[in-house]
Amino acid sequence: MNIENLTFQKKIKINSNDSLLIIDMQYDFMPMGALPVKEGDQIIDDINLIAEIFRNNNGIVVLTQDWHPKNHKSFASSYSGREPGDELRSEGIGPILWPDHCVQGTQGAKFHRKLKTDLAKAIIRKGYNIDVDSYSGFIENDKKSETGLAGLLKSLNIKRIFICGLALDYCCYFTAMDGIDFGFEVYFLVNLTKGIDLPPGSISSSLENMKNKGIKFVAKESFV
Ligand code: VGL
Ligand code: ZN
Repeated sequence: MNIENLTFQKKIKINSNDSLLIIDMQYDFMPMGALPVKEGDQIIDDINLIAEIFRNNNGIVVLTQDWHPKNHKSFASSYSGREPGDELRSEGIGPILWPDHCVQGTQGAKFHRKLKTDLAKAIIRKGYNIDVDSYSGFIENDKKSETGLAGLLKSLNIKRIFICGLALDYCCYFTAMDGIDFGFEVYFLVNLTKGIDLPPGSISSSLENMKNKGIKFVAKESFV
């Protein structure tokens, strides 16, 4: 499944039941960062433009922030003889190990300075439990503890969520899939996200799984 094969929703008008979730736009996911996502910095200006549309139409903008303690179990450095990219599947971790990234309080964990964070109503931090990763903005990878995002959105009467940011095949993907399970109508802003594609093919399978789950795709031009 390629981005070119997707069909996009048209004429989306934002209202107060809509939320824009901007996922993990932090220095460590930018091209010079610890866990670089190719062209990750090229989507910032467009994300800011869409965030302005949400705010001008009473939509709710929420940021997520990957926020790991040092020695997090998703880091290859937490195991002897393991390298970033090595496979590890255990409860709440994997499918691969990562370089150290987004360590709490470090420069790499900060939002890119060009991101207009002032447009956001809330910031949800995730991944701070040392033993469990949290790709999804909603719930940790062991599917046990919620981040509070679903409760926040429900209390604000949000019906539709729109997802953009980094990385397409990890945190954006899992947030979108869980969004359906939490009862939201989910829209994926495909050209406002960039993927890691590790293991190779994960971008394609993420797009396929999202389509099959009923997630809708939108382009930045879809908004009226
Ligand atoms: C992410 C891998 C590890 C992401 C976060 O933001 O997509 N990916 N931590
Ligand atoms: Zn992480």
